[in-house]
Amino acid sequence: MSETISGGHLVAKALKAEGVDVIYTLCGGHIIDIYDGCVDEGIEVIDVRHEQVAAHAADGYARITGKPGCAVVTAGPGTTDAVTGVANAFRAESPMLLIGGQGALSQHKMGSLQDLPHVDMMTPITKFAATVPSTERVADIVSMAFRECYHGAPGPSFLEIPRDVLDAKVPLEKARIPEPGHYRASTRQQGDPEAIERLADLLAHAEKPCILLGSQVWTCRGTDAAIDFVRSLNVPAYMNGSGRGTLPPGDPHHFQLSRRYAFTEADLIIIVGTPFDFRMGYGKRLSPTAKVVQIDLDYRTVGKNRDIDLGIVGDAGLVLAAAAQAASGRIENGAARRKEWLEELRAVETQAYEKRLPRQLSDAQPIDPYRLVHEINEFLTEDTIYIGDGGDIVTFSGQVVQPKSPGHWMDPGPLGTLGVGMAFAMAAKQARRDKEVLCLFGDGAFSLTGWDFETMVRFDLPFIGIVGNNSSMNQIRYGQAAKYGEDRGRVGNTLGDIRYGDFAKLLGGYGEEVRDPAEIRPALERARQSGKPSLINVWVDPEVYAPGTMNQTMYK
Ligand SMILES: Cc1ncc(C[n+]2csc(CCOP(=O)(O)OP(=O)(O)O)c2C)c(N)n1
Ligand SMILES: [Mg+2]
Repeated sequence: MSETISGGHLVAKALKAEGVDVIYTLCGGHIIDIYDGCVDEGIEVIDVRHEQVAAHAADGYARITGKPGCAVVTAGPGTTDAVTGVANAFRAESPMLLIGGQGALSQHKMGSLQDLPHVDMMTPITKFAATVPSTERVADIVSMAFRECYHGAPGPSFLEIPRDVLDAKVPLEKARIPEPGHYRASTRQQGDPEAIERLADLLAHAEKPCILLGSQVWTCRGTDAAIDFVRSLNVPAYMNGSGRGTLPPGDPHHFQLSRRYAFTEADLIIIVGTPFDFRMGYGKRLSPTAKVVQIDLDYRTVGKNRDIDLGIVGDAGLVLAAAAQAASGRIENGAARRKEWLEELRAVETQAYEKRLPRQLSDAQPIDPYRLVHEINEFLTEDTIYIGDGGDIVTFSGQVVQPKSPGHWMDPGPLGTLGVGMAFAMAAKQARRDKEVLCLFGDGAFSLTGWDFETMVRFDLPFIGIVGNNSSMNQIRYGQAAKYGEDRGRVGNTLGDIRYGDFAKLLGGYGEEVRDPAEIRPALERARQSGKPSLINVWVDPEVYAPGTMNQTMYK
């Protein structure tokens, strides 16, 4: 008799081939054969309390490890619960596979338990969405879905596997099982050589260049090339999204607070791996006279929303390395001439920093949010992965918190999804046990997915959680009060005064309440020492708002 294999075991083999060593899941009768396959392949199964968390964790795992993440959820409500996580990965260009259960093919369209048109629902928010039609093809289609994740800029794929397809056993020799390393090619492209030469030329002539290092610098693991580029060509660098931390704070080429000034005054602006979306004012806030260069993994992103002078499609690291190389061949690459420009920007930077410093050191009670994010910034080590999940409080942190190492900053990305924090902390700590993980939550954001604190306890995933608690959805409240007046500004945005430190203790973690700013640092130290998942609930002033919130820049 020939050896047989079931669909769930074929899924596990295909995951193993891709190097995936954990799945995030919430159980259901449609998907249990995948768990059984994972046991055989040595793939860890992390079961969470809400499928949104499973999908966000798969997204987070991809960002941290550079490998695709995988979430497995049951049919119907399991899959719909995961939609937000897939959507977030889609906008954030994060490669992950969501596998959803489905009713048996033999009951197709008969009204089986939890039946929904998952593929139709997932198609607009994935790079690839399909049904697995037969057991023999399970591993084949899983590998196909992974291949599709890396087409252009990365993103999510979705597969639904009907219950009878998953559970059936087929002769092993009839199943196509792609070999690790043999079913997809490298996506690393260096860019059109002519365009690289033109970029070197633009750099040689630029007096006031600047560069924005976006998320794809980290996606492509182009950190070293980016550092070499800015140093050898003496170009001031700004960082956003996962690109934060490419250069360490204090580096002479690390700039943050003078970005708007630089974008207005520069004669050459190089945008790497970030689209002209709302975070970039759709490209409208760049000097109309500057030469604008855009480098991106995705052909469709280059030149979208704004004309550019030069577009290069390719891998951020390879393109920057090639451009630095091409420029170094020239006698005069402009580097020396740019000393004054860097000094000019540094002066703007220092002025902005000093203006804000009294707020960062404020002893006010209730606590000024600037003081909280200042304390967090001081507390971060080179090995702390920082995660922001919230509204106004996270907008404050975006101005002040500077990760000390590349790949140590996580935010939802352009979907702006509240509720990513716990999942990102879970994935980060699970994938990198050697790292410290710190997550700042808004109280509103925390309450969306906070029950998964219990999963952190159950899987012994210590992290430092901080709730910036203003008993409100403050970022939204600001806009309401401004538009409808203070007396109507409190509709639909008020939360209870919840002691989240007690919530942490209830679930088996470490918790504290902080009302005195002088107590923030000692409380953070104790959370660090506890070795447990923790929540430090910091009561912040609900009556102050971040400048970004007050300008409502996200809608402009
Ligand atoms: C899933 C989701 N729902 C709603 C929103 C809209 N939203 C943006 S900021 C915000 C308020 C968040 O409150 P909190 O996390 O407490 O942060 P705060 O602004 O109070 O500092 C809301 C509801 C969103 N971005 N994501
Ligand atoms: Mg709040």
